[in-house]
Amino acid sequence: MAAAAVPVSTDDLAQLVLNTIDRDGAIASSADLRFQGQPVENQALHGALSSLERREMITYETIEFDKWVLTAEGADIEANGSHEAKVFNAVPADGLAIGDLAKKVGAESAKIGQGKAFKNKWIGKGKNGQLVRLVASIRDVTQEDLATIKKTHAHPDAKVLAELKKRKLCDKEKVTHYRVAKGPHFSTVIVKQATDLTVDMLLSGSWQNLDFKKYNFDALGQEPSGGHLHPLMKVREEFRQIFFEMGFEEMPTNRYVESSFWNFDALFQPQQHPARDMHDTFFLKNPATSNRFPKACMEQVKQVHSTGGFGSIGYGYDWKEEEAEKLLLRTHTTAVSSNMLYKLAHQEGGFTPAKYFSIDRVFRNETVDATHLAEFHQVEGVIADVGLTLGDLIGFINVFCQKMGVTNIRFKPAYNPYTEPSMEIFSYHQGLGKWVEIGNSGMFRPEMLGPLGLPDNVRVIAWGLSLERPTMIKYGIDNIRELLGHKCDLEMIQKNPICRLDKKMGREN
Ligand code: FB9
Repeated sequence: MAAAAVPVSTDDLAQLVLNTIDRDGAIASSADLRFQGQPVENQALHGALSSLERREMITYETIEFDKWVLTAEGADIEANGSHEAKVFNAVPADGLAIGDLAKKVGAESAKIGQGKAFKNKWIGKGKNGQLVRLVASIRDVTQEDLATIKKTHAHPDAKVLAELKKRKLCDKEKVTHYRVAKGPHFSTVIVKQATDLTVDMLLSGSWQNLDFKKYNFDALGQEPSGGHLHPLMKVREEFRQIFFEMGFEEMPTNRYVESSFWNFDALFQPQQHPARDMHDTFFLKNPATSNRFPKACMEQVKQVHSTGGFGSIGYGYDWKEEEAEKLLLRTHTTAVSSNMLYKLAHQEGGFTPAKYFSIDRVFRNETVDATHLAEFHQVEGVIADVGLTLGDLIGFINVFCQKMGVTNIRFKPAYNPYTEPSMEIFSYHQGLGKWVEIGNSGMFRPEMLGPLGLPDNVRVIAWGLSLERPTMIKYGIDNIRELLGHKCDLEMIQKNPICRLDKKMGREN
């Protein structure tokens, strides 16, 4: 094994090359180069040669060839003979009990050598089963072949090389060395090249007799260290593009704190609904309440909850304003939808058809597990227009799912306090080989739309899903803690691929 090359600076290597050429006229093989008696490392040498060549001080060509070298076992056999030769030499003329062989030549040689010596018909079994010689003398061809390879790093017979490689006695190494000659601007003096044209050079005029380093336009620029989008933000952008393509307008979702009124009451969610207690919802301590919601609308909400209206009998309980005033972290972006629908009904000129979407954080005081954190990003689509039907909702969800690469979907009746009918959306996921719940949807109830002031003939359809689930599936992430939170590995953020919802992605499940 060649002595290890000592690390040498590119400049020292360049100077060594120039001095050697100056002394010898050229360098037939860089393998003979020595720096302080040590061979030089090829990678570093290549760097020095290419910078000298760029300055036309030298020319060089790369010579590559295979070099056969002995393995440790091969070197041992080359030195001490092959296993089979050792076995032969251990068998005296009058034979040897098989059991005594390992003691004489060692277990490894006995195991490997016996078979080979038999195959070479050097030894055989005597009448009482002992090992006997079949020939008077042998030629340890294996040792000879290995000696040839050691001396010449080659062997005239490729079959021998293949055979010995198979016996792990020798191996092929790719050797690269360089043949170097003088270039048009050869000199042993390496003039430090100027890299940048500076004001002083211009003012002093010194630039005229400076040797400027040529721009290496093939040099790879430095990887710009810039920001990296979190996969969630990439998937969010994909969803935003789908909604914009379908003519939707984005709702303002930059306020996480909501009043119970818009988050629950305006959605006809009764005040004793389990979702409205501390176990499911994060209520604020300070400020704990706000009553900045429109009184007329509130009166209508109070009435529809307590005694009904808009074709409904209501819930028939004593609706409390103070409950609606409680501030919380919104549990769904549908809270923003109710507020937007109110504004739509009360806008200048009255109601006009609208298509809204929202993608932002919602908070639920849920038990954290591999796919659930106390917050997630809800994706929601809302369409308000005269005479919309359940068929329109199914149609829109089909188009939406196609655009996000989700096909063969089916709907399952479901329940939400604010929609009737409601449907869960499922899709059969080839990769996961199962039906995956994609989200939920429904037609907002008249008990919600009426108090918001929307005309009787206006229907509002909506659907919702998360951002985290599609992101985990597209990026092949099984545990949500790998996607979000302190356990999230920054490498994943820096190296995650672009997102294409409608295309199968590399690591997609
Ligand atoms: O995201 C969900 N699943 C999903 C979505 C996309 C997807 O894409 C793959 C690339 C192909 C894969 C999976 N879900 C909704 C379904 C489940 O994950 C569910 O277990 C968890 N849900 C969250 C709520 O958990 C309590 C996901 C979240 C969700 C559920 C419902 C809504 C929004 C988010 C809604 C709604 C709604 C209904 C009617 C009117 C308006 C809004």
